[in-house]
Amino acid sequence: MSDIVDIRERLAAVRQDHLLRFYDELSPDGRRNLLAQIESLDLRAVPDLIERYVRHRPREHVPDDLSPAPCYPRSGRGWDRSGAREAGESLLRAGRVAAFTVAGGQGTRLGFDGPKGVYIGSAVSGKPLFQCLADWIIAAQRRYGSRIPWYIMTSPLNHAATVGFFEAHNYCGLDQRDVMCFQQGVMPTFEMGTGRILLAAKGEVATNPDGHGGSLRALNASGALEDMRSRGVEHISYTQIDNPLVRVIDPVFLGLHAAAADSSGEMSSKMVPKAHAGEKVGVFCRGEGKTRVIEYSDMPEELSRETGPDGSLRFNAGSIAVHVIGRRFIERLNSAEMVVSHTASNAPEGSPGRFALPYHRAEKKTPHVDIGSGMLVEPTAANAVKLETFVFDAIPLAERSIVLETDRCEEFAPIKNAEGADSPRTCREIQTERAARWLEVAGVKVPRRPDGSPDCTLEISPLTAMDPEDLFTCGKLPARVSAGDAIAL
Ligand code: UD2
Repeated sequence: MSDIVDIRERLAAVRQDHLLRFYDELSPDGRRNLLAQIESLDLRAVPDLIERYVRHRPREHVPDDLSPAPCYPRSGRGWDRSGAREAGESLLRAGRVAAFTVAGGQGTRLGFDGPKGVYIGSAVSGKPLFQCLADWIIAAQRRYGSRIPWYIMTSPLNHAATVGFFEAHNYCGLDQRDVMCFQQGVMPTFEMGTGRILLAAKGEVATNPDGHGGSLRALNASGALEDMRSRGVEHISYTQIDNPLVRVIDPVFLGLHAAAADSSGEMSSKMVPKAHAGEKVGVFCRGEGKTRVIEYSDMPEELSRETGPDGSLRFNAGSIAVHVIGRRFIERLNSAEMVVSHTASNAPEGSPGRFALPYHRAEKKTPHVDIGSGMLVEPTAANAVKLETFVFDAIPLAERSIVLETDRCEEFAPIKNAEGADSPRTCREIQTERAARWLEVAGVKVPRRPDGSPDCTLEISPLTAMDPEDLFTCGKLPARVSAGDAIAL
């Protein structure tokens, strides 16, 4: 480790030497920890970040020639669904697929203090979100007779609690050797007016997780990519932790990603038609010759509202944050060649693994130690700038990227807010509707209210059925469902 004089000089060179303001008051351990934390920061990048993202509110780059991205329609018209399924199934049988879940965020909007994966996700049986996703992996392993390793990205905010959960819950029924939790990186948190990095405590720099875009670097840095390589994994099924209905493993999507002529097998995505113009999901577009996602907050409002001749939204392809990513693509992003050719936008040349995902700025209330008084300040308004990268900003770095349309009710019921849209209640309703449709396909009558919604609560585990057809042979079909029933299959 460099000595205090050296670190002080380097901090002074980037006008951040206030981080050592309370150094002399710290215990030997406290001093060591603070210096180690400062050394882990990419100090050379700091002045540029402050200039571009903290002192100014940069306008997000939105190409001028934006048009809706072409999508593979859910109907299957114009493409070979069964061919895609076969291609995906053979990858699965050969053990070429890993599952990957980003779970580094906090459940702040949900008002839940802990890893979101521990929050109840299933509609009736009360399974945590981690278990809901694990059940898909277990079901797919059984169906395809292969091992599907599961990589879970945490952040310093929830890593220990996440690992503790898996240890206490027998790895959700998976082989411990197939579950790997690793931490994403962090960014320093900046004071809004001054660009000074905040101190969370006298001996601790304030930091924030570097966004799910950080996963592309963390997969490499953590050794997860190396582990995949040694297992022969070629494609990574990427999902978020907040969606218990997600098809963690989807052979059709995997096959399309790997084998479609217009896919380079690097990064593919799923979309659902947007529920309404203002829905808070990114939108798949084409611009500057590339497929890309424009986040809802950056999409020009007039484009969000634009409709076609039939009245439907023109920019209709909402991102549900489900991707398949080629392992080699992530290796390429982390390679020296990519680092050099893409550093210009946001990192000094030579910083390891900093390919050019743009930073996005969020203004947050961040408690911190006042440099003058040494007192802890609890701000009442946003006082800090957090910088994050988004994984979907890697899509334009792929040579050719495809988008597959899917049915919202089949695979998108995120839990984000305590109430209202994307809440535990809406999630339960969507799970129930999907299960009701599947049961009706299997010939079971489901009571419905006058508005058509099921008058019951239902849940179908992937261990019982991964597709509606599986219900015929599951041996668990109820003879009937009555109003008010709560049934978990
Ligand atoms: C995300 C997408 C949005 C849409 C929606 C679908 C972004 C910016 N927007 O919105 O376009 O697709 O999902 O549900 O992603 N996470 C980490 N580390 C971080 C930050 C987040 O692992 O540093 C994880 C988090 O645990 C969660 C996922 O990323 O699993 C999504 O994060 P979010 O809740 O901040 O994204 P949201 O809901 O704004």
